[in-house]
Amino acid sequence: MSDASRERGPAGGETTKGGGISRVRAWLRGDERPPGPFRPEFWRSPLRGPWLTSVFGLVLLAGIPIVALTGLVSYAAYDPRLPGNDITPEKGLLGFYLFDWPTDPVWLYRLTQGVHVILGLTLVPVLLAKLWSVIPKLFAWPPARSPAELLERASLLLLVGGAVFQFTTGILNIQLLYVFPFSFYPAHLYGAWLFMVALVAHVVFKLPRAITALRSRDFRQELRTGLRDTCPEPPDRERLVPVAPARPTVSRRGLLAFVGGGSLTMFGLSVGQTLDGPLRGTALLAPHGRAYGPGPNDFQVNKTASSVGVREAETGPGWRLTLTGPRPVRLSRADLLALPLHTYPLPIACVEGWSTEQEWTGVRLADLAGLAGAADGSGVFVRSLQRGGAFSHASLSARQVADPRSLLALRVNGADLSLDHGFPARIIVPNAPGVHNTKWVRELDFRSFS
Ligand SMILES: Nc1nc2c(c(=O)[nH]1)N[C@H]1C(S)=C(S)[C@@H](COP(=O)(O)O)O[C@H]1N2
Ligand SMILES: [Mo]
Repeated sequence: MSDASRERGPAGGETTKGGGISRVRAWLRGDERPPGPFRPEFWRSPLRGPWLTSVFGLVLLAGIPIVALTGLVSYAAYDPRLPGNDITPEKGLLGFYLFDWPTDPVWLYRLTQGVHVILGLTLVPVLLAKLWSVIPKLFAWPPARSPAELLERASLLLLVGGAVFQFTTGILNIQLLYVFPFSFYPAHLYGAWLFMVALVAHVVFKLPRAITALRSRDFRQELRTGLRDTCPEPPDRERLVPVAPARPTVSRRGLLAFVGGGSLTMFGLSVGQTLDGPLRGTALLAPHGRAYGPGPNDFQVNKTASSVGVREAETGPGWRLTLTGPRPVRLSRADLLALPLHTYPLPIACVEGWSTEQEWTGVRLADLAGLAGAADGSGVFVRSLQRGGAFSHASLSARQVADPRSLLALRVNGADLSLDHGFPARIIVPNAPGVHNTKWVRELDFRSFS
């Protein structure tokens, strides 16, 4: 190789004479770039550049922290410190911030989890656009010129890998596609922390450059610029701007509208799952967005009785509720209906993002605790007729048991519970995540958790 070509090697992508091994050696030495995407001329979109990347980055920087925070809130809402609730037993220090989840305001979990899921979905087109805008960097050659650069690229791998992993597992889970070979909850939780660390590092490194890039063009001016006047951004150190740009086929404004339109579509087709009324029918992206037949029990069902093996025979006249405590009691449904009944409008808010408010009637958990002779300050371990599965049991805190609106519900909207909504009796607790509203209850085991 001549000195001239050695000097020009990586930048110019000049080729070495001779083939096979010696060429691969030249690639590995960094004297020459491998062909295809490793050559700067390969990337030709005239829209790529630090300004565009920073615009997408800014939107993500506004949105992702909200998704992350509401996600951590959701973890606290599970109250994994109570027996049987812990979906992440190896959490270690990650549970440092857990607190006693409140029962007020009753709509809080409905709001935070709705925001978590719907904002996450809305950000998907922006995330994809951001990844598209920086894809040439994935093929930078040589991979690293210094240990510092190697570290930076490794952190980017964690950042991009983390983002893709979090969004993918989240979306698969809300679509009820449990295809991963691991449990969703720990993976999504540990993934979140790794991703957040990488994100903070990324923001610290890149914020000054992003601010400079954002100032380099006027956003409103960009929205007034059509295809004819669209030209590449000036060459940048990071090499996002192509060295050999193609002619633009879309303006920046067109691209931003395309991505924004994608986000709006995601939002519009999923937000309905958190609304009661006819707009629920617009939640075409939500598997629980549809109707469940006419009548008072017509609202989303998470798992049907038949899907979890709860048979009608077990829920018939022979069903008894066991209260376990200092004074064990067995009650039939008729016994329960003869106790003081209370009616409250309360939401069911699922971790998957859908939610709905219904009017529940039943016996106060606090009254049942009293019947069983449980001491003040008792929590309860709830067991379902359902055998096995993470949702066949749940612990409710002392605060949840004590709230007068916490019910063992027998009726909904004036009618008996349907089998799929938990007949003969189910838990309804204000502001609890849906998963703790155990259906087909067979035993309430009052205990002190402190
Ligand atoms: N026994 C049992 N209870 C359960 C479940 C379950 O699968 N089994 N799903 C829970 C979840 S995740 C939610 S969101 C609510 C949904 O209640 P619904 O199906 O009546 O709407 O029930 C909860 N109670
Ligand atoms: Mo749920």
